Parts: sequence; structure tokens; C-alpha cells
Amino acid sequence: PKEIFLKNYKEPDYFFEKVDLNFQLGEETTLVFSKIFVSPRVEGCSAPLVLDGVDLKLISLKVNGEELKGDDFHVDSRHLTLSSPPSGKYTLEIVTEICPQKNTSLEGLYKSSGNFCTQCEAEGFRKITFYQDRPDIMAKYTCRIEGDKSLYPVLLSNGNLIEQGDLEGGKHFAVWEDPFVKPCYLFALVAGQLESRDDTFITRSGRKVLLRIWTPAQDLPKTAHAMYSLKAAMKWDEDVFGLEYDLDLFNVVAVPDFNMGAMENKSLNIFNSKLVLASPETATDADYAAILGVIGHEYFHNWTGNRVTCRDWFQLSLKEGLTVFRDQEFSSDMGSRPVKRIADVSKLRSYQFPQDAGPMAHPVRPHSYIKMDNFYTVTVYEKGAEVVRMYKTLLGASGFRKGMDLYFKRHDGQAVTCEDFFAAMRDANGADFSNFLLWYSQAGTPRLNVVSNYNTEAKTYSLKFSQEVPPTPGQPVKEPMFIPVALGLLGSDGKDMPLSSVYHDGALESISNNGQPAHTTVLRVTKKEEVFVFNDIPERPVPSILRGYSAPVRMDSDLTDADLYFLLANDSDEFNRWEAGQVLARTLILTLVSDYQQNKPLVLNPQFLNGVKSILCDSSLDKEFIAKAITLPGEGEIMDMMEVADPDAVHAVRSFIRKQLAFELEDELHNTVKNNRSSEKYEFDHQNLSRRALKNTALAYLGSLEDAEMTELALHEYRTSTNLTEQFAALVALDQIPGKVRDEVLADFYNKWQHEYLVINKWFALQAMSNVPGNVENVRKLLDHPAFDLRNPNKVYSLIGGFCGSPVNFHAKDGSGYKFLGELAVQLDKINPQVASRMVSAFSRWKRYDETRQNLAKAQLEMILAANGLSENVFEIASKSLA
Ligand code: HT7
Ligand code: ZN
Repeated sequence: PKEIFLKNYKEPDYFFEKVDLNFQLGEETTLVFSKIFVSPRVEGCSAPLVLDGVDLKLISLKVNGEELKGDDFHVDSRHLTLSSPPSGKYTLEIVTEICPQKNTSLEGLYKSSGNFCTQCEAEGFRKITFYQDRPDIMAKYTCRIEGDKSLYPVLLSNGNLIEQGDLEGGKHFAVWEDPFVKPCYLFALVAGQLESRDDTFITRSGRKVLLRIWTPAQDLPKTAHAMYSLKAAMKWDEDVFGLEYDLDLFNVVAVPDFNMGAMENKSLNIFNSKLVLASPETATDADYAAILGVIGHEYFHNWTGNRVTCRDWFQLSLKEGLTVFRDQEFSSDMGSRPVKRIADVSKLRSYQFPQDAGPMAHPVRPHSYIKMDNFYTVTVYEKGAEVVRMYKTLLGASGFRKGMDLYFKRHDGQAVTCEDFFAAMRDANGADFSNFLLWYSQAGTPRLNVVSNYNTEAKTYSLKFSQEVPPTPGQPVKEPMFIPVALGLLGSDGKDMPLSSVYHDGALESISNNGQPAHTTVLRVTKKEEVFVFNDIPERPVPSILRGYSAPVRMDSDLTDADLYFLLANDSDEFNRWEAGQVLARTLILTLVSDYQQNKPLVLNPQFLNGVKSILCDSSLDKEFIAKAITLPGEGEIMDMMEVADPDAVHAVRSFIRKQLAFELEDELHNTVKNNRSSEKYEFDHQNLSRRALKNTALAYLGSLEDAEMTELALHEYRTSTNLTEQFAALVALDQIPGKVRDEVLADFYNKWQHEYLVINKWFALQAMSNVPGNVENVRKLLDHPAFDLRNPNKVYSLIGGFCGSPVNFHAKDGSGYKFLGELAVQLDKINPQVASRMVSAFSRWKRYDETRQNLAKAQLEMILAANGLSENVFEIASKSLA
């Protein structure tokens, strides 16, 4: 397979100004007619025109209306080449035949539950017709769709509907015109039996926009929350960024078969139905929150991605990092900002940090790829969002807004690069960002070390920062990064000290907040080693460093346990309050893991117990915050910090701590469950979801006690709950207690929800993630369950993905978990390479484990690589993992 490099980017020789598409949808095959208006970038260009095309049958090819003869062009399995196209402007007319019914890869045009739909990002358009399938080719499109009227009563594409009517033979047609230029990855077509929930939104300039959410008729009642989310997102983007929607119609379609979460096609967003459909009985609070965030995310792409797009796929974070940042901010404003920040940072630590430390580590802007689909990663998305967040931390909200305004002013309608975004932020603010661009090019999570010193006589407090960026594949040596460190200093009264000046780099810098001393300041750490000295500090403070997690780094400091307990109790920055508890928990778990490995008895530190108790019982705190603060760091996060990851020891220790906490705090936890039961009808608002979050966290702790009383309590919650959030939490609590009750309740849940496929996916995931010894056999049986289907990505992610995410059974020492994944990956690759490669990623950190596990995982990767007809997707992940 061919590797593609950023450094080899070349502007296209030809632009496409306009594209007219015509689809004749059929039951066996579909015909695609395309008419492209080509113009050379440089007058007189005589370079060959190379079009991408995969799995296409060429029926006819005309240039300026004349059919081309065989020796005027060349077709192979990937390209159609015109070796000497006309000079100047010309039209190209291409007819291709495709088979959407046989397309199980779910890219290009395919069928999902009887309906036609498309997925063109990143390189799916080449499976529809021959085209320059690259994002810097921006054209205006029209799309005519013809199909059977009874089978496909609804025909949708991008832009405005300009014509529709009936045809002979029970067929009908629709013509859509998109007035905005777009790259082909934003093209979309949907045809099928769908109904819509309609609403309107009046933009701030007074335009009326019709909003339509399309699903099969029976699911329409479950689209209310998605519609609410869409309207909230439209309003938020106007309020916060001054960005208004630009067409009179916005369509959202929910489909059950989709490789990712959703797709921002211009004015025709296509969604995985799990991110649209919700009712209190069939979706949890987490689902409601995900719908809010992803509906927002796709809508926000209309400006950050569609109006201004990426020059090439290496720039993916330009649109994804920025849009994730925007959806994070949206969700923060709609709920609790600190809790959202905690959730986002936890995700970064659990998934992105391990990726940044493994064989697939790549910069936010990768240097090369074999298959672009493999680079829709937590690094590009989540770390990319952290990079955008750092601009805001450095510039403040108004400076950031100025930068965004300039970005749109300069680049509307263009395909641009990460440097263009950087330049807009810099120029709009006259800012000095020194080496900030390294965040785009250097992979690896920087390590930041902080040493403090208080000088009692001089009343100065110094912080010495040193940083190191670890080597990653292809990047053995790194330069120091620009790390914004948001910082506050707490006095012994627990309050923030006023900060007026800091001595740094031979100069005294004043710290002011509109003329007043500040309580938080942002230090610019740019060198390998650097000292900041604060003056007029009356007593030794406790520093609150990296407030709000101001940079995506791993930080070590000389804070003592006493300092951390002090921060846990007093920090005005809620993120750092939570963080202090997490640092204490991580240290505790790692200490006990070492005891466990040496067969020493495990003992819970009483100070830690008291810390958890005081948080649990502090009625002044937000309940959702309490739920987060009493939750221990995940097993993956802990393993990521170990020299040699030991899944059994980490699981045993984490379970021990949970059980001890539950035992010691049984009364408090019991009261928490009792006092937070639902009495009224389900509402997805902060007060109610916080209450449910705390209740469910307490119930999960109690479930770990595995005794009859707790089983009874969880059963009671299971039976009396009126919403899935609480019912499923009760099921999770019961799932921890092996035995008859667990089996009965799992069967009951299936019987109750068997007609709700999204709920059944949760049932698959729960069983897949179970720590019951030898669970691989149960998972194998579930593969044959009538509700399971290897062709449906959601089911694969639930069952196979769920299993691979469970440290105990996936990493079973007998290799049974690895064997299971190896076999399935090969099978799945024949159906859907994108999904298969995502599953194979579970092997990528195999070198982190002991020798026995390493050998077993390596053998599976080698077996996968030796498989016949392996896709490029899986090849890239498996070969890079082995390297
Ligand atoms: N921009 C969308 C990316 C996407 C995608 C990429 C590869 C293969 C399938 C895909 N489906 C959607 C989603 C987003 O980030 O908004
Ligand atoms: Zn996106």
C-alpha cells in the first residue's frame, strides 16, 4: 500500500467549477451521470487529468459532448486518467454503474434498512463516480435523483429543492441545488421511506429556516430532544460567535447503519440513529448529552468545516479540533462547565494519552497516512480541541472571538491549513505565539515538572518548570513546547491570593485584571527549563497549577498529599479540586498495585476515605460534581502510568478500593440512593440529571459489596425506575454480582426491550464488558444471538468493542481474548474495513504488557497481516502496531 505524505502536497492542475449529478436508483444497480465543468488552474496546462474511482463500472465518457475512444483514457482499479485533456475549459460527462445494495463498507452510496444513503468523508465520493476526490476541489453542485416513488417517497440532497415531479413506471424525481461551493466529501443523498419532525428557527437577521429531522415513522416521537438540541445550537452559535445559518432548510436524517457518529454534509446532516433518537425509557442521560453535543458538533461544522474547509486531509484537525472545541463549549454552556471539562479531560487521558504513547502516535496534523479513515483519531479530534482551547486561554474570550472573525473574513469559501487558522488568531490580536505551531507537528504528550520554593524572608514564591516531550515513532528528538499554565495561589485561609506581578526571564511582568490584581494568571512556559517568581507573597501558598487543565500535558509536581487534600477541599477552580482528588487516587492505586504484586495485604488509606466521605456529604457541592469527584480513575488510565501494564492487579486493586469505600460509607451511600430517587417525570435538566448521576454512582458503589441486601436494593431500583438512566444503572450494579439474580434480570431486560435495537446494544455492551472469568465464551455465544449482526457497526462496537475495552477478559493470560479479536478482525475486514481497523486498534498497545501477553498479541497481529485480501485500513493499523 502507498503512503501519502503532507510534504508532497501539490495544488491541483484542474479545478471543477460546477458539477451536475443525476442518480437513477435501482434495485440491482444504480446509474450515476455526472457533468463536470473543468477549468485549468494555470492557463495552457496540458497535464493529464487523473480522477479517483473505486468499485465503479465506467459506462461512458465524453469530453465537450464527444464520446472518448479507448486510447484517449485509461482506467485501472483506482483511477481514470485522461492523458491529454483539452487545454482551456471543457466539460466532462461520465456515466458509471454502482451497486449500493452490495456495499457493506458503508462508504459511498449504500443501503441502510431499505433506504439509500451516502457517506463521502473522507474518500467515499470516489465510490460513487470518477472525480478529483480531494477537499481542495470546491464546486457548486446540482443533484437530480430518480427512483421508485413507493419504495423511495423521500428524495433528499444538499441545498434547496428546485424541482420535483412524477415519472413513468411509478417513478418520481427531485432536483436539488446547493448555492455554496463545497468539496465532494460534503455531498449527500438520501432516498427512502422516511417521515420528518418539522420545526422552524428564526435567525437573528430574521430569516425563517425550516428544520426537518427524518426517521422511519415509528421513531419520530424520539426526535424531540434532537430538535431541541439543534435549535439550541443554532442560537448558541449566533450568540457566541455571531454565526448564522445560511440556507432556508436544514435536514437531519437518522440511519441505523453508520460507521461513525454523524456527518456534516451541507444542509443534509446524516446521523447514526443512536445520536438522534431518545426517549426517557430508551435512552440514558449520557445518550441525551451525547445527542446534544453531536447535533451541535455537526451543525457547527456548517461554518468550521463547510464554509471554510481543509486544504488536504492532513489538516483535518483544522475543522475537527475546532469543531470539537466548539461543541465542548456549547455543552458547557448548556450544563455544568466544570463537569464537562472533567469529562473531556478524562476522555483525553483514557484514550488520547495512550495513543500518544504508542505505535500509532501521530501529531495533531499527521505527516503521513496510508488510509485517511485511520486518522479520525482522538489525537486529531480531542487533542486538536485542546490546541484550540489554548488559543482561547492565551487570548481570552474576546481575543479568541476576534481571531475567529478574522478567520472567516479571510477564508470564507476556501480550503485552508492549520497555519491559516494560527495566522488569523495571531494577526487579529497582534499576539506573539512563539513556537506554538509545534502543537500541530510534534506528537507525544509533554511531561511538565514543577518544583516550588517559598522564601520566607524575601516573601517570594518561585515555581520552576521543566518539560520533556517523549520520543514517538519517526520523531526521536523533540523541541520544547509553548505551554500555557493557568495558575492560582491559595493562602492558608483557602482563598486565592491576589497576584500583582511575576518576575520572569529577567523582567518584572505585572499581572492585572482590568487594573485589579488577578486571582488566576496564565504563565507562558516555552523553554526546557524556566523559573517564575511571585513577589509579595505573605505566606507559603498552595499552588493550583494548570487550572481548568490549561494544556494537554502530564504534570508532576512537588505538591504533598497535605497540599492535595487542601486543594480538594478549597480550590476555587473546580477542575483542579477534582484533579487533586484524582492525583491522590492515582497514587493510592499505584501504591496498592505494587503491594498486590508483592502479595502484601491491601489497606485503604483512612485519609483518602475521609476525603471521599467529605465530598460525598458536602451538600454545598453540585451533585454531578460529587459523582465525578468520588469516581476513581479508570483502569486504562492507571495502566497507562505503569512501566509494565498489569490488568489483573489494577482491576483487583481498583475493585478493592471501591469495595472498601462502599463498606465504610455504606450508610452515606444508601442515603444518597434514597434521597435522590426520581419522583417526577423525566427531565433532562441540570438539577435532575445531577441527582440521577449521584444516585447511580452511589448505587454502583453499593453493588460492589455483592451482598443480598445490596442485590435487593438494586433489584428494587431496577423494578421501580421510570427511565432508562436509572434502570440501566441498576442493571449495571446487578451485573457485578454473579448468580441467578443477575442472569434473570439480564433476561428480563432483553425481553422487555427486544424491539428497541439501541437499548439492546447496551445490553450487548454490558455483557461484553463483564469481568466474569472466561467471559470470552459468553461473548462468542452472543455473536450468534438473533439480535446481533456483524454488518451493523453499532452492534460490533457494543459487543466486540465492549469486550476489547474490558481489561480483564480481553487481556486474559491464556490469550483467549486476543484470539477472539484476531479471528473476528479478519472476518469483519471482508465486510467493513473501517470498522475492522477500529477493532484491531485494541492490539496497538501490546508492548505495554508482560512477555506472555506480548507474544500472544503479536501472534494475532501477524496472523491478521498474513490474511488474504487484507484491506489497507487494517494493514496500516496492524503493521504500524507491530513495527
Ligand atoms: N466529519 C465526520 C467524519 C466522518 C467519517 C470519517 C470517516 C469515515 C466515516 C465517517 N463518518 C463521519 C464526522 C464529524 O467529525 O463530524
Ligand atoms: Zn466533526
